[in-house]
Amino acid sequence: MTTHALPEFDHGSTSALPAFGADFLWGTATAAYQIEGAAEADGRGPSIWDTFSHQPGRILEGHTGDVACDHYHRSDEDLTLAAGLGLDAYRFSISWSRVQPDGQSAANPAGLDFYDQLVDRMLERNLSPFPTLFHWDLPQALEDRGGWLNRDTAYRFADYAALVADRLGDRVPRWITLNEPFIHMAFGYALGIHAPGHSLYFDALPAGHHQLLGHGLAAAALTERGGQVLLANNCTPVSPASDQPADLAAADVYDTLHNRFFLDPVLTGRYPDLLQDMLAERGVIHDGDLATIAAPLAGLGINYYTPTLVSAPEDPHQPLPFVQLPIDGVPHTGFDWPVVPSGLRDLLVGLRERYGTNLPPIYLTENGCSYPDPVQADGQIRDHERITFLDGHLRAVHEAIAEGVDVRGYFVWSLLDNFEWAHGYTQRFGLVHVDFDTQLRTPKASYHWYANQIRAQRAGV
Ligand code: IFM
Repeated sequence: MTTHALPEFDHGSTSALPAFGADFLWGTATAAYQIEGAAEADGRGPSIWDTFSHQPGRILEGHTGDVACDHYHRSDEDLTLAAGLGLDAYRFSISWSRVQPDGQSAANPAGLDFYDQLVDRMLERNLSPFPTLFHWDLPQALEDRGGWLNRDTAYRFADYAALVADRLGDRVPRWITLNEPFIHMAFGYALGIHAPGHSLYFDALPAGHHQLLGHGLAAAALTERGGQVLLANNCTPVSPASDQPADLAAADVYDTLHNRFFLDPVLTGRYPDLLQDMLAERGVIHDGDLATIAAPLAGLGINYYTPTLVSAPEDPHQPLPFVQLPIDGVPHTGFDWPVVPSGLRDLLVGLRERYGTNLPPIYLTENGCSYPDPVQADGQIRDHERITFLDGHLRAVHEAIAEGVDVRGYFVWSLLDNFEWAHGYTQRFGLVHVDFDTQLRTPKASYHWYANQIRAQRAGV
């Protein structure tokens, strides 16, 4: 096994963070298809990402998640790296088709055993397991029956949630049902950028409603089994490009789709009017659905990366009624995403203003950035831009807390460099560098910075 010495690093110009308090959870996050590999091991069935990534032209450089970080065979080393950060919690996801190869029949015992042992390995290292049940890797067999466009998938998801909770629930306190249902609907069903690769534009909306229904049904199954339930949404503060009515309207539509679609029904039991009308037109809302979706949450997961600037389209005939504009005058990540830590403060304070007492405690379930992160001649990776990014965003979280928002935890995306969906292995988000030829793990400077910050927080409380 590789050992990881902790050399002295220049951590850039950041100073100690303000105190977040003894109960604040420090974590990192990963997802099954992005790290596990072992795509055909021990009875795992294919997921939509196995199918999609093998279709020519879908993924940059033809990459697939067949091997990824080979975490399936290296989980001991990876969890030791997580523990070396001094984390309280480790967010990971469960591959549905490893547990139920066809998404609906009896469990695959080897699949459940893997996660059972993974949870034990976390507990041995004092890491609280924070699983996500669905991080976009739908069993292909369910996609063959319509995927999330088919209402039945919501019921299959609740059965799968119950099955996993029956096995792991004695050791898992909190469950995240879905990861970023907006991104899954928009990229997977509306725009064809992600699996399953449909380009349905507004006809993708049922995939949003059915995911929410699956969340609500799974929440009931998990609660019955004594679990606490969260949902992890990708959220962005949205600004109009000008005060012109057309830009204001475009920004409002974008905010409704990206943020309110997956928050309003969960927190208030109602869809925004625009969505209620579009979903009703498509006949997808059944009696009782909204009550199921509005099941009480123990916490809301927020994944934040960047704000969004929106204008009305110049061509009114284009399929989408908004255009996303570049944000200039700020640094950009390797993905060319604008780095705007104050957007996180604005988002959190804005959520509290919008949802008031309906807003449950918030966990930042993802925040992070990709950079090229070259390995230098001395073998080290001095990712000072990532340190600056994390430092700035943690200070923004602290500002929001000081303004009264109840934020209970922060998870860096990601522990490891991994398979970044349509961009394959070209975007590195990890605190730990992965050489995808040799599988060598090397902690970056940001890993040591994060470990030091967590240590300092503990020493100060
Ligand atoms: O890698 C993804 C993750 O799977 C979901 N949230 C955004 C990350 C970076 O794109």
